[in-house]
Amino acid sequence: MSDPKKPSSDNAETSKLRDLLQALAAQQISSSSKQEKKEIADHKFWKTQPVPQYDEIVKSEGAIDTDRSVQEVRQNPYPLPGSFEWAIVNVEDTEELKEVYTLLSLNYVEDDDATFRFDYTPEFISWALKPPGWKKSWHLGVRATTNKKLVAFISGVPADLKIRTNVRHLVEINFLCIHKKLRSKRLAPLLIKEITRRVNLEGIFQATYTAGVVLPKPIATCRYHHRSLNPKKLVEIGFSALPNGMTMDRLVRRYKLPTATTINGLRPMLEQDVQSVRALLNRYLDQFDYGPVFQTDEEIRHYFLPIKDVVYSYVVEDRESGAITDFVSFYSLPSSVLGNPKHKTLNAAYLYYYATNVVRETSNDVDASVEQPKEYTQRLQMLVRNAMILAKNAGFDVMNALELLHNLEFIEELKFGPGDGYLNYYLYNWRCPPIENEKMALVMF
Ligand code: MYA
Repeated sequence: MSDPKKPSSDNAETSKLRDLLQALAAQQISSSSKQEKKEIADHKFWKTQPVPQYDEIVKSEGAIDTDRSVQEVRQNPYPLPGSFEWAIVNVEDTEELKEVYTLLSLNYVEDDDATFRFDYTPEFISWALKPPGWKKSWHLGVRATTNKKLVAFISGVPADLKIRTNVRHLVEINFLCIHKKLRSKRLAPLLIKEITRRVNLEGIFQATYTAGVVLPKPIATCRYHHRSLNPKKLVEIGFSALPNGMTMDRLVRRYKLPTATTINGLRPMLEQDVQSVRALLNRYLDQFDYGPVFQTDEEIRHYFLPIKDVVYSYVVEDRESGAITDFVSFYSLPSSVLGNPKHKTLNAAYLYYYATNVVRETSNDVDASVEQPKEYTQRLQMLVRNAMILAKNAGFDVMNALELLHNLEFIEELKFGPGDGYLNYYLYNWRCPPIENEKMALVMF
């Protein structure tokens, strides 16, 4: 781990380029209709937090508030309004897990038109909240004092994140949710402050999180892309529109996939693959500036050994040498379809991590006049195409992928279409110049 206080060295040219990229990124965000941004003065809470402000050109990397120490962390929870109390939610208890599920299934993230709402299953929530090193005190709920109903939630899980040249042990914050009836009462800042206190008590002072909303200040903004697997249903639920002049039959033909996979040696990941997958994935992800580092086999086991309806992982085994040459995974995140008489659920597969031992050619390695796709591009296209076949066979209606990792190598070719959702990536108490999408490799749920 490198010294977080030491700014990273940079030459003049890269830093000029960085300033330009930051200015461009700021422009892109503010010009996007879906990405509405408040003025900083209006961020009554966020302007008090150790995060870069919108107009700050971030040039160096490191902690923003360097004075924090465990000894100085406030010992008592922040006070809540009289009728509410803090509660650790025991997600190992089926009933309490179901309470989180119910809160999220009725009140969590919706699209802009309130047509779809994420419907994380209890099995998924349990998986996402209990990776190696998880802490009960970071599964934080708010209950109504009178009837003990769970009305709000926020969670943190530990992770090791490579941020350019630093690897930070930090938390990933997720599942912030407040019951619809308690919105706009400034409860969210309290939840954030209380989880921060609980994380600080464990000696951790940085966090990463993602959100659809624009807050000070994203380090990256990634667009969602969608690949229809069941186009008829997607049209019926209003997820996609039938393009002008296109018949349903033609649309179905356009997205048709074979039922059999096409890569020799492709099979579901097994326990025996854990070590090889860890080595392959860490080596592959190291080419990015912002992504996880899997420090133990235990983490790989947790995040990738297949769990039906939760996470699906596949390896390519070289039949001769037995070596694992490639890896691809996706997770299952259904959405409730709101107010549709025919369909209740949209079954979405989200492309998760992948890796290959084929090396990406730099532009110097290839003859620009040769129009053939490069070996690396072909490999990714083949891997993800096979993931799509497997997802389709498993009953998924759509595969979603963010514009990060090297997803642009296959997004068009495999007929993913750009969506109108964007995901912003943030760091808490860590200054970091913006990162280009193709250098981003963190996939959060
Ligand atoms: S992202 C998913 C967020 N959840 C949803 O979108 C579900 C549906 N919505 C809700 O449940 C509520 O609308 C929420 C806000 C709870 C989102 N991240 O209480 P309020 C700021 C951060 O009156 P409400 C995820 O889970 C807002 O700008 N801040 O508002 C990652 C304003 O502050 P300011 C947000 O609508 C979460 C203040 O809250 C978000 O009733 C990462 C208003 O509070 C948001 N998504 O509730 C959290 N939305 O005045 C940060 C609004 O300054 C973690 N706000 O603009 C930071 C790291 C902590 C750990 C650090 C450890 C070292």
